[in-house]
Order: sequence, then structure tokens, then C-alpha cells
Amino acid sequence: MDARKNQSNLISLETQRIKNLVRGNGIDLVGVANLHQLEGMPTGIHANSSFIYDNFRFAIVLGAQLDKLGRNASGAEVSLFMEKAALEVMEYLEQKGFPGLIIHTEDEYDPNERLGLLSLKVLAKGAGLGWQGRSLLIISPEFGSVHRWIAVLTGMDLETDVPIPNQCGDCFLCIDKCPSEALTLVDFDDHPPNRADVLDIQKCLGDDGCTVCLVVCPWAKWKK
Ligand code: B12
Ligand code: SF4
Ligand code: SF4
Repeated sequence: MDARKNQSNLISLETQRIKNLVRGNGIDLVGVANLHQLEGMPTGIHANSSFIYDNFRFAIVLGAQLDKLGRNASGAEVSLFMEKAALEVMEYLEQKGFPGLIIHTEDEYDPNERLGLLSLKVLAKGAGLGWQGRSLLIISPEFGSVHRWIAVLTGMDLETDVPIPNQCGDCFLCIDKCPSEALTLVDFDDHPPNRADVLDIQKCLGDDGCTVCLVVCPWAKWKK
């Protein structure tokens, strides 16, 4: 009994240490998701993604508010800032004997289907950092949609966070304001069955810098 309690205290302590390390690097949001509860999520690796689930059990998800480096900072600068914080987590995990794997902010593993190695939105949602809005973006209570995600996968035992229920309510602004009608209204609580039912990736102007669905969200909070 005592051994089990000690083990659970140790897991709690390690989780707090990692979260403090992340926050100490100026990252706004951090949470932990259990990868095995998310098995089956869409991934850019079609052949065999079992190496992910065989080697890693948890995802430490980091979120940075978009204008935290100032209004003039570019997306690339915010990504670099996040990469540095993620690398420090990797270093900590490696010192403890656990290799890590970073899911980078913008990497695409299937550029035709437009899929990342894992969806950072699924990971952020699993880590209790926000819900998947009607725009498919993750909406956090702290900043709404205006943040960027990065994640570090690990085999180290960690305490997981609790997912947040959807709070879009009667709002449909992202769908109404999308300039290219790329978004379709689909009724879902946790997530829609298919991305294509909600978002037409051919019509979306995200590659050209469109952020309308992100900025119109009433939950969006800018720092300055
Ligand atoms: C490729 C890509 C795009 C493509 C495709 C978009 C898409 N929604 O997939 C295009 C070019 C269209 C695009 C556009 C934009 N993007 Co983009 N994009 C990506 C990228 C690199 C991969 C996305 C991916 O793999 N999607 C997989 C799809 C299938 O998953 P999904 O959208 O999460 O939704 C499905 C699943 O999540 C599923 N699901 C949810 N939970 C669960 C749980 C289980 C168990 C299962 C089985 C399924 C499931 O439900 C959905 C339907 O199936 C990510 C980075 C990353 N690695 O995640 C950034 C990312 C998603 N993009 C982002 C942003 C901000 C944008 C834009 C605003 C453009 C911009 N100027 O920045 C627009 C917004 C468009 C929109 N409304 O979604 C941010 C989102 C931040 C946030 N607040 O959530 C990300 C995370 C980049 C980052 N590091 O911050 N993007
Ligand atoms: S990024 Fe622009 S075009 Fe794409 S879904 Fe959002 S509002 Fe529509
Ligand atoms: S704009 Fe409204 S419907 Fe869209 S994600 Fe934000 S709260 Fe949800």
C-alpha cells in the first residue's frame, strides 16, 4: 500500500516539476494527455503508427498565446520560442532515462491529406487545455483560439489532466464569417466524426494567412 502511495506521489511530483519547467520558460498553457485514450486519432502516417503507441504513453502539451512576444512577432518566432521550451522538456526527460518525441508546431507528414504526425488539436483537447470549437480550432478558457500548440511525447509515467466540455453554445461566428465558406455547421460535443464534414481544406485560405475563424471567436483574448 505504502509502495503504491509513494509511486503515485512520485508521478505527481514529476508532473509538477515538468509543468513548472515549462511555465518557467514563459509558456502560458501546459497539460498532459494519455495517448492511449486517443488511439485511433487521424495521423499523417498511414502505414503503421503503432511505433508511437508502443513507445510513448503520454503527451505533454504546451500552448503559447499568439501575441505574447509582442504584436509584431511572426508565427515563425512564436514557433521557435515554443521549440526551445519543448527541447528543455526533452532534455529533462532524457536525464531521467526517457526518450521523447516532439510534435512540431507546423510539421505535416502527409502534405496531400494535410495531416500532421499527430493532430496537436487532439492532444491539446486530451490534455484538458480547451475544447474543439465549431471552427475545429481548440478554444481555451484563458485565450480562446489565439494560441499555438507544440507537444512532447514520453514514456515517463505522468498525471493526466481532465478534458473541458464544449462551450460554443449558441455561437456560430466562425462559420458565418469565414470568407471562403470553408466551414460547415456540424452538431458535435467532443469532435466531429470526420474533418471533411466540417472543413473543406481546398477552400480554406489558412495557407495565405487567413485567421478570421480564429480572431472572430468571442473567447479570443489578446494580451495587449
Ligand atoms: C495541416 C494543417 C492545416 C490545414 C488543414 C487544417 C485542419 N483542420 O486539419 C489547413 C491549411 C487548412 C490549415 C488551416 C489553418 N490552420 Co492549421 N494546421 C495544420 C497542421 C499542420 C496539421 C493538422 C492535422 O493534422 N489535422 C488532422 C485533422 C484530421 O484533425 P483535426 O482538425 O484536429 O480534427 C479532427 C480530429 O481532431 C478528430 N478528433 C478530435 N478528437 C479526437 C479524439 C479521437 C480519439 C479521435 C479518434 C478523433 C478525434 O475530430 C476532427 C474530425 O475528425 C496543424 C499542426 C498539427 N500537427 O496539428 C496546424 C494547426 C491545426 N493549424 C492551426 C491554425 C491556427 C490554422 C489556421 C487559423 C491558419 C493560420 N493562419 O494559422 C487555419 C484554421 C483552419 C481551421 N478552421 O481548421 C493551429 C491551431 C491552433 C488552435 N487554436 O487550435 C495548429 C495546431 C498549428 C499550431 N501549432 O498551433 N491548417
Ligand atoms: S482560416 Fe479563414 S478560410 Fe480557413 S476556415 Fe478559417 S476563416 Fe475560413
Ligand atoms: S467562434 Fe463561436 S462557434 Fe466558433 S469556435 Fe468560437 S465560440 Fe465556437
